[in-house]
Amino acid sequence: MPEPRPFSTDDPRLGPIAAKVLAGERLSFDDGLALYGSPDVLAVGWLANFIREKMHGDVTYFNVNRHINPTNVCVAACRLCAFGRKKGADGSYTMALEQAWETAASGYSEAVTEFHIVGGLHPDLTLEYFLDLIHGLKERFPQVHIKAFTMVEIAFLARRAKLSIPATLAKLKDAGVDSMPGGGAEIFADRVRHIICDHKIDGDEWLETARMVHEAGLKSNATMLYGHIENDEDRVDHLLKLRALQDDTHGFQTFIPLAFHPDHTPLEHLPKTTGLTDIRQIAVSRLLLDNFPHIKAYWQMMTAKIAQIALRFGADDIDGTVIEEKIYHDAGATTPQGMRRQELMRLITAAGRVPVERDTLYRSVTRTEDTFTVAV
Ligand code: V47
Repeated sequence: MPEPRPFSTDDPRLGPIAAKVLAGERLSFDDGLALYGSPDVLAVGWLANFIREKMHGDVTYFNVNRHINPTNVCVAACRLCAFGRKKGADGSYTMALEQAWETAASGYSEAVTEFHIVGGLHPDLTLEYFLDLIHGLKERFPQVHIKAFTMVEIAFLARRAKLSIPATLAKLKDAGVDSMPGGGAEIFADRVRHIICDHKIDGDEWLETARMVHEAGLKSNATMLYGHIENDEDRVDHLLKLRALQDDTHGFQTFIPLAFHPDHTPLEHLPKTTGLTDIRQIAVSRLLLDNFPHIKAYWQMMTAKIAQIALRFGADDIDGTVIEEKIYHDAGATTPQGMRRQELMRLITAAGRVPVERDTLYRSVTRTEDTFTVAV
């Protein structure tokens, strides 16, 4: 392997941070603030790329997945959201079980390895509905990994069913849930959370639910919603809380920073994030979350073009085919609804990286015609 190019910057605050990164030392809260505040984004990116290549070389992961959103009916009225609707309101929908199973089967012919299932907090759907949904999916698609329900949905389902969270997780696991996605984390700081998503569990509850998920032997992801009314302190606080939990559980696989999309939300007046903000967020995440194996540049949210650049700023995963995306498109995203496997591979290769198809647990997938095998 060629020697890495030497690090250089004209930002004096980055020198000591670079020394720590090169020595494999953990970065502090103040280091996080300096990374957000530095005018030298390329130097921040260089450091993140150094870590990314140390961990993964050129390998860049993607998967063949399908999103399913069984309902957009939601008792919460989060200001960040354009997806949720009140029961009976125009545009609200709830899938009958048969409809959800048909949705799972529709779309591209490429055999999917993952169903990504999230939805609104429905006032009437019982835990039984979701157990039947998952059970039916496993019966029909036994080879597909089911990544379902955010910490917010799990806490809501448990409360409605009058069960503890561990008891709810045991039932979901029994029905066929294999892991959990990272949504609903937003920003942990109370001051911000009260404004953007007052009706959700608070940050500590999100983290405690994630801890219980990991203790139940399930892996999960984690997210952070940025680019609204939070400040740099809130972002660093969020990342370091995730890092502390990961030290305890090692249950997180991937961190996905999510740029706020304001269209059709009550926060529509806020400006959209810029490409540079998105790229810096990927880099700072890679540098602060030293115990997270993967950082994902979610192409649906960032656009394929920015996601491709992110692969040189710390990201080692670009997410998957998706097929049908609702949450970001309701909030004004202009990216395509889905992308074919070949196109994902082309984007990764054009960024000078090596595409590796993975399953949800990051085992490599080998394909022959319409079937696949997973390396164990
Ligand atoms: O929880 C909602 C966010 C999340 C908006 O785990 C918004 O692999 C921006 O969590 N603008 C859902 N963001 C998406 C999500 C996710 C996506 C891809 C992969 C994985 C994974 C997880 O989207 C929500 C919320 O944080 N969100 N509305 C909006 N207007």
